[in-house]
Amino acid sequence: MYTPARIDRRVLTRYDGNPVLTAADFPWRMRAVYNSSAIRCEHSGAKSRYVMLCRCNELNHKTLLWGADSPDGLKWSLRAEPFAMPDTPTWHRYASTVYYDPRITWIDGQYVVLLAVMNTAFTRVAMFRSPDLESLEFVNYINAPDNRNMVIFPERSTDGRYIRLERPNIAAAGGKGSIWLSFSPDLIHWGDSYEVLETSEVWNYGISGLGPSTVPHRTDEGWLIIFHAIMNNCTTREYSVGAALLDLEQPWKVRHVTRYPILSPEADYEMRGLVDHVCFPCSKIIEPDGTLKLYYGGADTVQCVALGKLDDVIHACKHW
Ligand code: BMA
Repeated sequence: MYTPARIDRRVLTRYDGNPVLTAADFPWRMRAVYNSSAIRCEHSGAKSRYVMLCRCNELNHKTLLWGADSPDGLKWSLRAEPFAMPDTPTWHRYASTVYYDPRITWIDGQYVVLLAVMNTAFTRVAMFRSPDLESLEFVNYINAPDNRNMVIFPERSTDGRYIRLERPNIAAAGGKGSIWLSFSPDLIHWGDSYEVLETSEVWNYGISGLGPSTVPHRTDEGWLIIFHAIMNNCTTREYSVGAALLDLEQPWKVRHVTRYPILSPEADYEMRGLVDHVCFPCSKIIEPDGTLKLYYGGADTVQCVALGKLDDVIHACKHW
């Protein structure tokens, strides 16, 4: 029997300085900045405490990846120029002019950055490495089309393999689908894949598609994952945010998942924009005091932050 959860409070609160970045903040004219990823710097001698890799759309909707720096993860200063993108035969074998939704993992003493790369209708994911997020070195694509929303865990599995979450697109599901997990010995070659979370398991708010959003975070209760959840209706596709706890030893097994979104489009800057009704996270930062900062795009137009407590998100996974 279905029992409503009688939710009477918010797990995440919109930062009162939202949106933290808009197109008007750039030195050149831009159309939008959204779905960016922020990370607290882990390398020694870091120039800034937090770095954000911003997805921005030029006026013609070609995309750029632009760095921003921050002392607190909330107030951002854009760098003077966007990142230089690769000019190698391997990159040009697939990339055109649209690359988007970066995710950053600190692992093995380096930042590994994944970027979805669109060519006609299909998406591959490009992997970059960087010691400091001042520049990015393109390594290769790490999948055949069509797969996206990849995030690499910040630790290897007990048998020494890298782990990623991903969302292969399934044509029969309208080009959307479930969250999957794969393993790799070297970050390049991936396999031993498992389906983790199906759309039907996320009640109505994720019935039309799911995608992993942020780098998993180890907790005593399991790996905390945050995902975007899509619900199609007559006029829009609503993108909300859910959370789940995966088993620490067998991370393809879901221990708990929120039956209700922890964030849904409600603010004007999420309800109206280039794509209405979208909250699309690509990263979170968990501070030593348990504060969780979720970085998400509002309506495919502006960059936003929501704030909460790690313990409250875990509570929502277990009890909502
Ligand atoms: C997804 C991605 C995101 C975007 C979302 C809503 O498929 O392309 O970058 O925010 O759609 O338009």
